[in-house]
Amino acid sequence: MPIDPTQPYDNANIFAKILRGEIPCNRVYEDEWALAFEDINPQAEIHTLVIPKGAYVSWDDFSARANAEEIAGFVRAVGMVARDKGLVEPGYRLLANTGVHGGQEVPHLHVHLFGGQPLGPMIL
Ligand code: IU
Repeated sequence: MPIDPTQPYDNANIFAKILRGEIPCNRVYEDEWALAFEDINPQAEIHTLVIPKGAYVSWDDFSARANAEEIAGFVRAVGMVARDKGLVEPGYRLLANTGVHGGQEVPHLHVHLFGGQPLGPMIL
């Protein structure tokens, strides 16, 4: 079920539990601002999720409320993960499903990083 984008942040969501270490994940990167781990249901050869450490429901919430340091830290972390995975050449795709029409399922902002294969044209 897509999330209700107007709901307040839910501390019991699965990614909040992963951030608190209550649920394991296949971690690939972590710093002060972000955590990256492998998606449990990969849709490409490489499918990694990057999430901010702060409590943000969605891209909309993050872009509206996060301070400049948090935004810079998170954006840098996403780029770092892609570089660490050797994806800069031949390239990769980032996706942040947002709200109901975006099909967002987990109510903690996550950026999908896809790569490791030709991804083809963007499809809905
Ligand atoms: P979405 O953008 O909210 O639709 O994507 C949620 C993603 O989180 C989806 O690709 C799931 O496979 C992934 N995921 C996960 O990696 N670990 C989990 O415990 C759960 C979902 I629940």
